[in-house]
Amino acid sequence: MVGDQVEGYSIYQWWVIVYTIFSAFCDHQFLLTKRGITDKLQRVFWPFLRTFTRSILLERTLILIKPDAIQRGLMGEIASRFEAKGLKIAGCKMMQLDNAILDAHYVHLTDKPFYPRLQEFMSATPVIAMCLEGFEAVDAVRELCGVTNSRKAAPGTIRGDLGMSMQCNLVHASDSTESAVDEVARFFQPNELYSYSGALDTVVYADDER
Ligand code: IDP
Ligand code: MG
Repeated sequence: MVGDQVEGYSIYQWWVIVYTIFSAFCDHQFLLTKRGITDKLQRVFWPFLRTFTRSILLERTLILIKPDAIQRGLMGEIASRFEAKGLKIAGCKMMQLDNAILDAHYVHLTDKPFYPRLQEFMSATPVIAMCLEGFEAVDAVRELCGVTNSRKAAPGTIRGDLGMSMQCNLVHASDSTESAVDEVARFFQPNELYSYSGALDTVVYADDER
């Protein structure tokens, strides 16, 4: 039989493959019945898997509370919506934006006819820059802000509840995990960002989500 071909493999090769998988499965079952090994799996492997998963899902995202919100006295209202959602504030500061940082931040819009007006609007007063942290925070924060045109934004969102304008839409939020990494680094120095355990972490997330 050795040498018979089944789809490129000989019978002998198929047997080695099946035997290897089967014996690995048996070893696995055997190991799990040994208390010492089980404990080790629980103490070492599970926390490792958990930390690994946590590091993938825990995200930081950039928020700018724009000049229209500052002028309208909505800074507290907007910040409190993020806090109430359960997002953690990893960084927060007031800053005056100039054309250099705006050109980098809005690089996808610099050739648009409305860009000079956007530049003027975004530098009319200082803004509040915030770095928010949470599991899958980038998408959660975008949803909370609503679509770009405030008139079309869903009720319950920040833009939907508080705005009527396309340009003056109160808040900026990073639109992807990649741009969040770039934007947080653009607006914050590493020593301006803080990691701390929140007193409410255990009730904001379930055990298996943290
Ligand atoms: P986003 O803020 O929802 O991500 P973007 O398309 O990235 O939307 O645009 C950045 C900002 O530029 C918007 O938040 C808004 O302030 C402004 N903007 C976008 N499109 C227009 C427009 O057609 N007219 C005026 N301002 C605009
Ligand atoms: Mg955008």
